[in-house]
Amino acid sequence: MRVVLVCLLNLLIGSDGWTDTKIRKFPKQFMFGAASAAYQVEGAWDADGKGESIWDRFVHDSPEIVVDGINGDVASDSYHLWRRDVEMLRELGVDFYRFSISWPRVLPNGYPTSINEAGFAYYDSLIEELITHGIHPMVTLYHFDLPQYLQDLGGWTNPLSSQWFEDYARVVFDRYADKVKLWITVNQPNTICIDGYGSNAMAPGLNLKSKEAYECVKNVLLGHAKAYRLYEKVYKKKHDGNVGISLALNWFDPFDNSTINAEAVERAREFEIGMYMRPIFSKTGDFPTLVKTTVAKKSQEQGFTTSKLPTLTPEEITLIKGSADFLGMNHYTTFLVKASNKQHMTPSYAADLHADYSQGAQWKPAKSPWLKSAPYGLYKVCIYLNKEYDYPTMIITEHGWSTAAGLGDQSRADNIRQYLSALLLAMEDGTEMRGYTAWSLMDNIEWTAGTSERFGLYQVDFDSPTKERTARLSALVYKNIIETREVDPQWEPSSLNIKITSKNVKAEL
Ligand code: GBH
Repeated sequence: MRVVLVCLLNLLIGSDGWTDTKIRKFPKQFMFGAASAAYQVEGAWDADGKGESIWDRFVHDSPEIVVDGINGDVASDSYHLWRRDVEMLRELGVDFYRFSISWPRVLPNGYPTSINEAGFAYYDSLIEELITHGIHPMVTLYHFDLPQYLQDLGGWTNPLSSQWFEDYARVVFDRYADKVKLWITVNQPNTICIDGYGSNAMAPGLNLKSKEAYECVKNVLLGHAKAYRLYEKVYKKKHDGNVGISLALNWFDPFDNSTINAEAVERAREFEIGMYMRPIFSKTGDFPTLVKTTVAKKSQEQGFTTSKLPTLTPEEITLIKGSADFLGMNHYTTFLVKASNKQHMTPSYAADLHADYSQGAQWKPAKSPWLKSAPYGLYKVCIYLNKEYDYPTMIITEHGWSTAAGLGDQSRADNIRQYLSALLLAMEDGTEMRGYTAWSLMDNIEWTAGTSERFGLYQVDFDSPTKERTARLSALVYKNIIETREVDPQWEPSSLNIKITSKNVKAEL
């Protein structure tokens, strides 16, 4: 029965796994990891001199925005439970742990003139513990939690913000360049800017209807590039690390074969992918032509005297172009794109993009309303990036699935297996993928969804004072994939007991 189900499933997802019995293995050097982000797991929001972040302010000012009322004040309490976190990583047998540093925890007002040693001590301990156990730290410098002090100065819309970020990056590189060899500058500029400044989905939740979201994009890209160039100039030779950026790279397919929707999907790809990819990863650099012309035209119609999309000077284009040793791909799902039939009365990113998204009716839904399973989309986005950007070197820095609470997360186990199978096919077809990161190591604060959408390989009991962590089925399935370096859709653990096993394959960077 189970075999029949698996076959059916393969048919449904359009994979050729049914008749194709070839066993595909992840190459020896392929790295497996798990991820988290500071605000989502650390808690201790004002402990030991930490400064306030925009997420602290956002959820404290408007508690009603968090659907279940559970915010990041305590979260998974990783600020105190980091030993257990590393133990979980050892149980999984991962090669690396991706976590982020909270900027206001180490520089309370954002500036390097006041360093919070107690905040740094937490990351010292975590990094030390990881290295002791042969797990590479992969550090994200910015995962959505700007110091509120800098937000009060305009945050990422302030032209000085790219310099603030470079100054912060310098402090962190100075402290950890000898220990950390994998760096992500910023996570998902589109979420930072479009969701944070152009809507109220994410902090600072400004919902501004003018140029701010685009100005933010420019400044975040410049901040990223300045941090990259700084590492390249000062640290690279001695420490030989790699610096990348994580972009939200979901896939966009046309809703049907109509010309109008072919145009709409082109817009979606250039606004959602090209806006960040072209400046860094194309030969010419700069924002995509389609985005430049579309926003310029809309801006004029809306009464702006200049385009809402700022220009990049030739110097800025050169600075940003090529500013990554690898591309971090955050891939969750696929959207089907139609030309919008909405009348947008106020200027907005959505009005410029002018496209409506839906998802396949037959795709399996996760707990998050935006998330449905379409593994073929991972294959397609890889092939698309290879073609458009000449086979970039990539690491999947996030992929994940949400469920309700509970340990028997068969849907997450299946989702990981199906997406990894799609990835193996993409690699067979030339994709330069060097690693995969499961989002997330453990349940955490899913931003405004609170704890109502669980992404963890490990469940966190948020009601228990000790925030007890327990392995889910998916943790054992992922461990088995890491151990065998292949995907067996039928493998099942004999129990949910998970134990540390010594690794025989050690990732080399
Ligand atoms: C990533 O974002 C983040 O990097 C990570 O922190 C997060 O926990 C993870 O994915 C899971 O979401 O309410 O319909 O407006 C993925 C992109 C951006 C998807 C915000 C959800 C809000 C959707 N996310 N978005 S909606």
